[in-house]
Amino acid sequence: MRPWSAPAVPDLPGRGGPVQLHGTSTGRLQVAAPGPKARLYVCGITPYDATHLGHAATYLAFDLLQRAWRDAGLQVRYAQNVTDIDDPLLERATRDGVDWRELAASQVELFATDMEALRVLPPDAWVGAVEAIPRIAASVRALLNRGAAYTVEPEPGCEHGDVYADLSADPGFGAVAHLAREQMLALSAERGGDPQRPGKRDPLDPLLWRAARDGEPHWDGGTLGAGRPGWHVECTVIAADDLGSGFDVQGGGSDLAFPHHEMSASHGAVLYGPPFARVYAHAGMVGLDGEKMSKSKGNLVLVSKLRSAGVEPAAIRLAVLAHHYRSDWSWTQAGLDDAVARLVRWRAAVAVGGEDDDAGQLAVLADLRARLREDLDAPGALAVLDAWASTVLAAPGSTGSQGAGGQRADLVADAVDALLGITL
Ligand code: 5CA
Ligand code: ZN
Repeated sequence: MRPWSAPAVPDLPGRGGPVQLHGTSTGRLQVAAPGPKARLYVCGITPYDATHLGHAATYLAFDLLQRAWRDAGLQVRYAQNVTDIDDPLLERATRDGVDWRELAASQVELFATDMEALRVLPPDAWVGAVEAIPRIAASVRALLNRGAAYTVEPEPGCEHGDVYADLSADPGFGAVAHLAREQMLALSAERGGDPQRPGKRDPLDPLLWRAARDGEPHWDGGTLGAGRPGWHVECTVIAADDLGSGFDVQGGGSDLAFPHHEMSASHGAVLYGPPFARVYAHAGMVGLDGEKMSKSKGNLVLVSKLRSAGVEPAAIRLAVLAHHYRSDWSWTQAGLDDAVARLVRWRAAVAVGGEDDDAGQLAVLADLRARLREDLDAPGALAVLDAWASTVLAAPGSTGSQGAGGQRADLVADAVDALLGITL
């Protein structure tokens, strides 16, 4: 797929330091990429009900990572999928009486427009599940050949059975989320798994290939028969094909740690050897009125709706960045109002806050870098800028609309643009 256009990223003087991220699998800060290359995979959308603020927050979190990496001089390669064939997409298309392909295409388009408006750096490879099907089918066949997968009895009327991964083939299984088996079983049932399915060797074994059913879209799987891919193996294959196994960071929302990232990592470990990714990083869940914002609950605030109501994308971005990416939080109008006010204040300070010697601005840049490289502390970065803006605006004469002798603080503006993606 063709990704959205990249925003310009200003060059900054000097370099940021290595970025550390909290790793879900290790429970501690890890160097996100030792360099000189940094390879990132972030799980993309399932294209319906895009783009809600939860999606936006997750992609903004990893956008901060990419910006901090670039600022540290790393060469970033970023891949993202689009789950453009899966049960939830088909269910929604059926519910709404639309063709699933049209639903997916329109939502992918809307998502790209929203990401571009939010100045999110696009992935280098943006790959749909459908376009990757031949490669996914080949990997499923490879898992079968290694004895790491098995076929269950075909359903009545089906020529082929569904294919499942045999988790017992992976001695490292469970190392991403470190959950107890009971928790795994509960989350598997809740998040797209089928622990009750008869014929499986282990209730947790995840689907790799679903044999064609009447009325369902299907593709040629060679010896697998006609069918469509399971969800986890989709991301294993798309990530490994573009980045190579053992890439730096596998990202997504915390709802993906289990089963999705656990299973993708397991397939990757069996196919290519562990580890699938060096660091697993997860963004917190964004809610509305105390509940997780999700397509299935329908409690959504959409980026496109806010935009068409006249909200500046920079304000949406700033409202999200006021929360640490790992925390769970709720979207509120008050949070958006704060972001709008903050933008006004920062812009006023930038208009007058430049000095003849740049020491003050360089100090702001150093502080921003220090905050962001430590687990992407955006709220800390915002506090640095708030303090700077307060000092600038409290200086004698600074309230005049002409800038009262100050000059535009171009370096701070560039730093906010390059590191936070916000133009002042
Ligand atoms: N296509 C799969 C990943 S391969 C998927 O989870 N799609 S999604 O459309 O449901 O979610 C897209 C991304 O947004 C995922 O990284 C998911 O973890 C994240 N996400 C979904 N809901 C929220 C939320 N309420 N808060 C934060 N992130 C969320
Ligand atoms: Zn994924």
